[in-house]
Amino acid sequence: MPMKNHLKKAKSILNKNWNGKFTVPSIHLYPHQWNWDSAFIAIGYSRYDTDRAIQELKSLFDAQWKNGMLPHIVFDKNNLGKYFPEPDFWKTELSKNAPENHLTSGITQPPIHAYAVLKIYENSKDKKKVKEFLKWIYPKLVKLHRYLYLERNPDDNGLVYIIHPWESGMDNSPMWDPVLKRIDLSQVKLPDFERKDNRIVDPEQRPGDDDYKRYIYLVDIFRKNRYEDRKIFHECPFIVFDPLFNSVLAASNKALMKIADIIGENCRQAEEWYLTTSRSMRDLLYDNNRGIFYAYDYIEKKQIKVETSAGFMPLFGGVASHSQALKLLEYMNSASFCQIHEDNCFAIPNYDKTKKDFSTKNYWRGPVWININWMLYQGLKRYRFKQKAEHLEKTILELPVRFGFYEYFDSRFGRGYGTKDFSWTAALFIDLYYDYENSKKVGKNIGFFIQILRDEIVANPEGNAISIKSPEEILFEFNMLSNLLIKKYVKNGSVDYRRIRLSPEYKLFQNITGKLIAFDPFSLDTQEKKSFLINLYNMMVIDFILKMKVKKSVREIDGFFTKIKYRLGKEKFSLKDIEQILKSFKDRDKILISLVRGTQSSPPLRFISPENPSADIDKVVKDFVGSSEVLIFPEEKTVMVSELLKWYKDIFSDSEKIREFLKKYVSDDRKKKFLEIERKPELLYLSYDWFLNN
Ligand code: 2M8
Repeated sequence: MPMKNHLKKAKSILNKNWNGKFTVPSIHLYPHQWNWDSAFIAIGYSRYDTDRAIQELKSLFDAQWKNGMLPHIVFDKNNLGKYFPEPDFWKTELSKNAPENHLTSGITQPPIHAYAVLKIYENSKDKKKVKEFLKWIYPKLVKLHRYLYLERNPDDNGLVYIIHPWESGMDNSPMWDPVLKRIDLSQVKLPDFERKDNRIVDPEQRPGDDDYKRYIYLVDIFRKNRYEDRKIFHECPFIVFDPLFNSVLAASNKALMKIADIIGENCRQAEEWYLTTSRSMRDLLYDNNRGIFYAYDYIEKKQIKVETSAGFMPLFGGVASHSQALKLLEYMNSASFCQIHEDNCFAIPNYDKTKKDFSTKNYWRGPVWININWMLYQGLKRYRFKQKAEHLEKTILELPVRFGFYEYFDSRFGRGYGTKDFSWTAALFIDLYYDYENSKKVGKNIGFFIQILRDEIVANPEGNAISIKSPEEILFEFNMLSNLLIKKYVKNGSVDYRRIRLSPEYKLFQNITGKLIAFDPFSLDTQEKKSFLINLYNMMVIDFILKMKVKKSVREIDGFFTKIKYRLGKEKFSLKDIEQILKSFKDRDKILISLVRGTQSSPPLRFISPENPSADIDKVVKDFVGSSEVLIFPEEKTVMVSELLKWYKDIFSDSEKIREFLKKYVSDDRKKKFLEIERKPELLYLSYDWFLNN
């Protein structure tokens, strides 16, 4: 499906979840308005519908409490009975601060609203109109921040505490285990309650009952104390400084300063809040040995040494010092979270993967969340960690495209979990899609993005026809240089195009391609010809990417595979022509799979030796089958394969053919067995990832 259609799909999800006043996170699982969800959703809307974006936040702030607290849920009165806990359980009418005309919960969530409001303004065309909205919401934002700094800032050092895991937004994060485990419920009579969530979503993907009992126990404390913060502070066993909550607050303080500036208000207070919160976070929450920020248990007065993605959020808040930021990047970009080009990893999972209790599918205990990665992406950009930022950007676009707009994603295989058609996944996809499109437009103006080639281009240099070299020498040198370039500049399948461009080997390589004019590949024996043509294809792709100054994807050049050519002997060949010749080989199935098209969906680039090409091709295909281009789920009797196989319908015509093919190359025993037994697995295709393999 073209990207444009995915954008349409994302917008249709927001539309479906819109109830006339606000957008629910998901019709099935979360049928009310959620606090920070609405801020992310408004960011998505701000790209194409300013009015909706404004309305989304207006309805949320209409339900703000009298003391400034912004509730984590605003209930839809017409839709009660589908979620737990609802107003009958929260009983917020016990509080003198609860709003009269709205039903809400009695706790809050990360205050990302000022940040979202600024985005609405920045993305809007009609600044005058949005300025009116800014004037309306500014005092409400200040009231929210003031509430946090007055009621939740016990040491007056700018560190704001939360009183419930739900306030962190990362409900059952392992970060909260040590604190929750301290709560002994053996002697406690809990109020009666019945969960609804784990009837809608597989319980394996949701928090356990032990966690839920503690969630309810905490709410019961709040009710008994009529939601009075000072009383709750003394009785609540869960008082923690969360690095995510405080980072988001810091980011929003910065935004508040800018909003104040736009509407001519004084912003000194927000600046002071920003400075004290960030200073205290650096001093109290950072651990230099591990290179991450930790949550802080206020009751035990110590850091909670559990490494989660929340610990990287000071990048988003602009809180981390330069040296701290470098350490965060190092840890984030390691096998503990997700290294660039690591196999089987999609963006930053929510918890350190090397921990024993890491889970790829349970809610906030390991899967990948789009909002978290989106915030990390903004943070990485802020600190100018460009490469990692681009890596996250790509995954945020890629995950929903390949697996659907799910609530969260498997950190190894990418498959979606939780509820589908989830609003913030759609909204933040939309946000990045527009960024991506805009960057393309910028590129267009400077002349190399989506370049349409009308005439053919011959890419190997002329003038070397008077070759003193024999065909054998040319072949030898071509092979030697291709091998060398791949060895030196390709790591784990990713090609360092920049270094290749500057390398002496590339100069020599260009020279030898000029001599191909005196070379006839059809004079080679079958094995030599096979290896030569595959290597030639792969090296032409690299050469074309460099010569055409491809930035993000070979798709920027319309005609990349057909119009750019190499002169070989008397004729000229495009990539398509070479592919056509390779199709005539007996083992064409694996040859076509092993071609490296300069994309993320290509297998890792290897040199194919002329002595034993089949063995090398087998290795490439094994890599491909072991990568995220082929996902085999024996329990679900399902095989997901790259769209690439669809291109060759004549070879991989049905699931049976594909099964036969995969069986030969899969290394995992369980999957092999499944493929041997299951004759007709369900077959699904994964979208082809056209981003550059750099
Ligand atoms: C999840 O939390 C709610 C409780 O607030 C739940 O599990 O029922 C979290 O993922 C939270 O961050 C999110 O705001 C909410 C709605 O999407 O769902």
